[in-house]
Amino acid sequence: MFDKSGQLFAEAINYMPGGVNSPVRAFKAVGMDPIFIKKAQGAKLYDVDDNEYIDFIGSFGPLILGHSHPDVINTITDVAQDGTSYGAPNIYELELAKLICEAIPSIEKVRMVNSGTEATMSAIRLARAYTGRNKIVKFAGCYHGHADSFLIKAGSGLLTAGIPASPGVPANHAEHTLIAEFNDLSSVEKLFKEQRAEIAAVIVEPVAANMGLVLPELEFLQGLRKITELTGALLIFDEVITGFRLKYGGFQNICGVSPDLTTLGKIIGGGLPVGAYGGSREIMNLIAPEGEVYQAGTLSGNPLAMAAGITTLKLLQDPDIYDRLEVLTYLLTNRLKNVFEEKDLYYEINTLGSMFTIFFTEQTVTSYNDVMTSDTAKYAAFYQELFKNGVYFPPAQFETCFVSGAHELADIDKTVNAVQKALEKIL
Ligand code: HOZ
Repeated sequence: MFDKSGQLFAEAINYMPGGVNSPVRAFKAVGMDPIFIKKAQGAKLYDVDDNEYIDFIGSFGPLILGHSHPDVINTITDVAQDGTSYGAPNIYELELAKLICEAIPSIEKVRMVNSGTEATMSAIRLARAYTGRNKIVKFAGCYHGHADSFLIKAGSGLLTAGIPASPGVPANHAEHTLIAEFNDLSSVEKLFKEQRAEIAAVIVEPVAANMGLVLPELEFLQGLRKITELTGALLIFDEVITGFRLKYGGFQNICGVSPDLTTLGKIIGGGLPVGAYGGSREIMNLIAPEGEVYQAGTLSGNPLAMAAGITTLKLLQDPDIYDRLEVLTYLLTNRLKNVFEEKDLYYEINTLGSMFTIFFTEQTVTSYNDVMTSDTAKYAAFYQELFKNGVYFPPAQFETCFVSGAHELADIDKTVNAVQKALEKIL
């Protein structure tokens, strides 16, 4: 049933580390080998062995409209006829920049890059330059891409693999990264009490989505705003995942807390490689060529990613889309809760908008420590059975599931049935 994927993987490990180009897709945490995807359409993935899956990853977030949305594909195909990269300004980057600035009031100017990692890495460089300070505060379990400063107590693949700090990051670099606890203001206050004059920025996923989904307490985000304002540090919201995911704009439009800098990625590129960071004119004007904070990129603002992003954002301007996503996700997670209750199994489902995570734990999950109580062996067993029943969740406990505009009620039904069968097998 996985013959071709198996053969390809056996070959791939000779040519690529772990046979993959990003660790979270290696399936190690769930005790499996990765499958090779041949095609994706709507809410479905098809592998090279012609197995079909209902996809709840959506490429780890970008594909809010589902795979191969016809408008996005037409845009990419049309724009490609005129070239794929110019190394010069184009109309699409201007249009996407305007859409982003209009949608997120805290962003007056934006710089396009090629990934979320580039966005966060550049944002902290900018924060350091603006404040003249070196240290940053990040939260255990939050993931901001793989730049050196962020690879300490990070979420996503590092949390999954149990890597507390990546080798290769010089100690005198890592010492500038201070770790606080998500949803725990006192842990932030403590760091500021001790090192206030040295802290350039606090960076946070306003909704933590890289240790599984962990919702923020509003007072926590408000508190971060207050502390940074009082101390002259910048507040950076990493909205690479939440940007345009929960409503048109950022999570900041929902929670009413306005950061100094915002990082974006995923959805704004419509499924093509992209990232962006933005903030007030005053801060962004420090970026070269206006200022001296250097950051550049050959493919930054390339017409394909920009145009795919524009088409995606324009489709998302229809508010019904977010309502539908929310209803579908509610129906799914609510029915899943019933299934888990019936099985008398300890679990916790965190959900917000079109995002959700199932944790195998007895307690509510509002912090990194709660996340760590989750039974990852049980998740792996559950995952394997779910997968056999054609449902594709993230192959790791510490990721988030995404519902897309292409999911239908029939997909929800099939998923609930698959979960039911999976639980029967593992109990
Ligand atoms: N932010 C994604 C993981 N949560 C990135 C996916 C990857 O690392 O491949």
